Amino acid sequence: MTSTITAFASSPDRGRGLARDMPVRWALEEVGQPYDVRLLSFDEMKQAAHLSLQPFGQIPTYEEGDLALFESAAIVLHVAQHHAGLLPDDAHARARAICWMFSAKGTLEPPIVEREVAVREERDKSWHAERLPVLEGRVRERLGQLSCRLGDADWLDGAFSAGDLLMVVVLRRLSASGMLEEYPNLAAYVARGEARAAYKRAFDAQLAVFTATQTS
Ligand code: GTB
Repeated sequence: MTSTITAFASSPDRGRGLARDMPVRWALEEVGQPYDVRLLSFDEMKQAAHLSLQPFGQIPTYEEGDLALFESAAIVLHVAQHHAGLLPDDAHARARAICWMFSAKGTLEPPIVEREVAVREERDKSWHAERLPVLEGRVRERLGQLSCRLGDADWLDGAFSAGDLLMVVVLRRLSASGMLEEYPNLAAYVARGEARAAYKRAFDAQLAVFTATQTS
């Protein structure tokens, strides 16, 4: 059954794959499932029809028959649990891959997003110059730990999994910061993720939405 996801009609990232429909698109591409996309304006995201699917008025959502889901990581997990290709068959390896999904969203993403918000929205504050190094220190602490664990492996725990998918998506948020390049194995890890055919199809699909707004 073809699922339907929601995405920004006009993404503030100008189609750079940073909005959270990207991991959902990427997961669906990895497992070879077709999907439709319903594009929403900011206004539409706050209206009752969408709030009944996503209580916080955000994208992405996922509809498949009478199932409606929100939260990008939960959607990726659902896709991974129902189609081969994103979680190992072995029960322990599967549980470990899910650990990495939680780690990406719960341990890496919060300091990365906190720094991003400070850069984007707090530049004019008197305390910005003092606060930014603190936030960057927190990011570097997690990057250093992740870099040690990854070592010279291609992926975090054996074959590419939904854990790697979410981790790459989260680390990409640092692209403009230059911080990733301080950890060459993490920069190479992100590049490996971006080089996957499924990633490229997902990226191109979300970029096409932005490109269409520029030509219409
Ligand atoms: N926890 C939810 C999930 O993972 O699904 C969070 C979803 C979320 O943050 N959605 C954002 C949203 O709908 C879009 S992705 N925001 C609108 C609102 O809250 O009103 C976040 C995002 C937005 C823009 C960029 N960017 O421009 O680079 C990157 C990421």
